[in-house]
Amino acid sequence: MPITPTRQIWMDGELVAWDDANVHVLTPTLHYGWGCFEGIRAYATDRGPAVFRLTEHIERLFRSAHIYFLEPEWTVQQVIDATKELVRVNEVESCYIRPLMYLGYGEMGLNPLPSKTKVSIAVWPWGTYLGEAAEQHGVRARVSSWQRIGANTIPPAGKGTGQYLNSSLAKVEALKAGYDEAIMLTPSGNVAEGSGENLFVVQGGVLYTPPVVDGVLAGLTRDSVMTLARDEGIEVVEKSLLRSDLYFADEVFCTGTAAEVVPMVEIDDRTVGSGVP
Ligand code: PPE
Repeated sequence: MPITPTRQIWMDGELVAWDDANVHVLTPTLHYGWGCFEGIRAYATDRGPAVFRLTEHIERLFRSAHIYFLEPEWTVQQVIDATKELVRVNEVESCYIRPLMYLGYGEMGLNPLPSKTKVSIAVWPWGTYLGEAAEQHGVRARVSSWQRIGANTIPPAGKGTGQYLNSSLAKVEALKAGYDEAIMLTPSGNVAEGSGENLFVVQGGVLYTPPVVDGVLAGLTRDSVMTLARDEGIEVVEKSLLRSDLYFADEVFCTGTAAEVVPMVEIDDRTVGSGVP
């Protein structure tokens, strides 16, 4: 999806003009994918833009950093404050927010430990991730031939930059085959998640979603959906799901910051429920 530039990007404490927010081509993260990031949204409210679950997103960023021995010079609170400041100075009503931790220039090789951890934050207006019609009419998905990374391959609990090679391979395969999104299975064959979304199945009025031990990201949208559903008196069960559970579902939908909540109306060329969200 195209990026709409805004004015400034936060880079390690400095507000840098959008076009000057560059890194050197020998920045090791470009070569090896050793870094981590977050995806957050701010929504327009009567009192200006409000960032959705900002603290939890930045805490997850620092948990990802912990997996990869990334040691930023900034605290969780400083990154939270910087994010709010950035939304303010860019004068956006609503936006997507992309904090990133990466390795600084100066070292090369597979040992990331000598490199300094750099932090950037960018914000830009970002529309619907799975297409204009997705939220209303739903999307068509296909189970990927690419397995979701296993817990001892690259930990799916973090948002490491390099792990998205796995997601992107699945996404590209789905798009090239004429589908909108990929569904990834675990190495043992359970349903994991979409390329950048968690999955939910509705069956007999109960909401099911794969547990975190099945290698899914503990999505914050997933958590919000589970909380809202329980508040509405809907039973929510975290349990392992089989591919065929997707075929037998009354409804399937995916959740994520970028995607928000999107129905899946067709999976592996089989209509889901009535086929209407
Ligand atoms: N699983 C994966 C693999 C994932 O990347 C995301 C977010 C989720 C689940 C949902 O998590 P949450 O956003 O906390 O509800 N994916 C982010 C990156 C997408 C991208 O294209 O980049 C996002 O939605 O911002």
